[in-house]
Amino acid sequence: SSTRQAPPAKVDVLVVGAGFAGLAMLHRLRGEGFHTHVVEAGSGIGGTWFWNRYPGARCDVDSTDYSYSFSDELQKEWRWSERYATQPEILRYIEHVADRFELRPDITLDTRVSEAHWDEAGSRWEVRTEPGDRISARYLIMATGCLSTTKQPDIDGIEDFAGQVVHTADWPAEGVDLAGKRVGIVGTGSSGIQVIPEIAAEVGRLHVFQRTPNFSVPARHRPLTDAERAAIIAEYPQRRERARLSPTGLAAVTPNPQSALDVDEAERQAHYEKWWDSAGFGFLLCYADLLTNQEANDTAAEFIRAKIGEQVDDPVLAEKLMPHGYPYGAKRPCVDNGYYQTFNRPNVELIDLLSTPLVKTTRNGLCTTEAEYSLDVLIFATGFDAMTGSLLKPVIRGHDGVTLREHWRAGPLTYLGVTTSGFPNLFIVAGPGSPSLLGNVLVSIEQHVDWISDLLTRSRSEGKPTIDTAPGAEQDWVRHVNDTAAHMLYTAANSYYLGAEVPGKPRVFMPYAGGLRRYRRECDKVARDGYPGLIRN
Ligand code: NA7
Repeated sequence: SSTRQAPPAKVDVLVVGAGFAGLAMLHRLRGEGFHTHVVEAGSGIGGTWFWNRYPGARCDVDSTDYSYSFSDELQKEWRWSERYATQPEILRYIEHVADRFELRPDITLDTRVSEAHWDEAGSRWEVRTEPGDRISARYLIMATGCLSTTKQPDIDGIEDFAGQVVHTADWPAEGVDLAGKRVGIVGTGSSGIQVIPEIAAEVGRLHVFQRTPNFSVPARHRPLTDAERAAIIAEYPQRRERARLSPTGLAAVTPNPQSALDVDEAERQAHYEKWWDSAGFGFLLCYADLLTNQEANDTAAEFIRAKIGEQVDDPVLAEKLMPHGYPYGAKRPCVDNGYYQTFNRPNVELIDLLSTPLVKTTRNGLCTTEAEYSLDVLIFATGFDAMTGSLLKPVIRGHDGVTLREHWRAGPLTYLGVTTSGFPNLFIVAGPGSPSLLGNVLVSIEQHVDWISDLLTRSRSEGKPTIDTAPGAEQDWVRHVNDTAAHMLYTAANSYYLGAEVPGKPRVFMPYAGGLRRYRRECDKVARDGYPGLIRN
């Protein structure tokens, strides 16, 4: 924009991305005396919560836990209005944090990093941006998000479509006029499942193009009472500690340690009913072995399918909405606010792409093998190039000019999800090989921010500012990440955890599935032992 001020030409740390991760990184490192600057591609701060402005966008984790723990004053003064906050409320919170901690002077908006190369002689990153800035930084920290590079389906003829095309994660700030329109939506993941019930009453007709049916349980949104909020604020320190020491970072849910197979059918049904009525996103934790034992998982999957059947009037339609053939939780589970009931509306139609695949777009709308659907607006809720998309978009060159894309040709290679060998002084927040996508991402983000900051601070005081990763350490970590996923059910579904969301992407299970608690222990041990996997000088 016309008011854009160029970023500084030389800094200690350049952070890419002004979402939850980038802002926390800035606050912490600036406090440690590092000259730190953030560049952000968007025209506002907030990352995910800046871009995903579609109707119905919400967090699936309790707001009281999906928030920063680094400031006791902040967590005491902020009043979350609902159990799961809406996008506008989360964005207001992020804006408040930026103002409260005076972060804005150290952030440059409208600035996308286009390339970065490691200058061997100077031991620095030389970074270029799309507006044309050159920034020299000792450390380059990618806080670019796991789900931030949007993905559009490759449908022939999309440029011929005469109507409006929008992606949920790139929703126009001014909104989209849907009133009375013929609207098509492709994608029934978390975003599709949130937006569909929200717009169904307003649109003229809604055509939902579903490829893989998903498992969704009721979100059970509700306002927080003053008493509830006060109780949470009063016990925040213990609550945060509970989140940090839990496998998922979800402090609001106490996982049931029982196996689903240890109880009889009647008891299991009663237990599922109880959790269905209140657990929201925590439903996956109602038995301990849902992600490790297929037979246990089948009981939950069957329960959810029956619930879909109860919510949808037409049994043939209900059957089409039921997921089959992959375990519950192996794709990111969804929570909803009346999603299945939406299909009882006379103006909503489900198009099952498994039996009638998409063929092309025309001037008028979308064609499947069976029919042409005339549309005014086409919504893509088709997700992201997950975990690696935003890391591989800029050209990043490490030792000997090797690009990150070349180094990760067969899949992402990281040490602790944070560093990658041959790319000294490059750090990733919530990257592949970290547990960030398999729990409350805020807990992962704060852990990464602390771990990276401790490393930089310690390396500075030890006079070893240049930090690379031993190739062996990276190989060991990738093997460990694979091992933790191997005895779980994750690999039994096509998911973005596995790179299945983008044709041609290496099929590798990317997140660390050993849980946040175990991950934190491993990272703490590495720090205690003096960072054996890193080469510092
Ligand atoms: P997701 O969860 O990746 O969902 C994308 C949806 O789009 C999913 O239903 C896909 O079906 C569908 N899709 C993707 N490409 C196509 C094509 N080419 N044709 C038809 N359908 C397609 O993204 P979301 O935005 O919903 O959620 C992302 C995260 O946001 C979520 O995990 C939470 O953390 C919040 P598929 O299953 O691939 O058959």
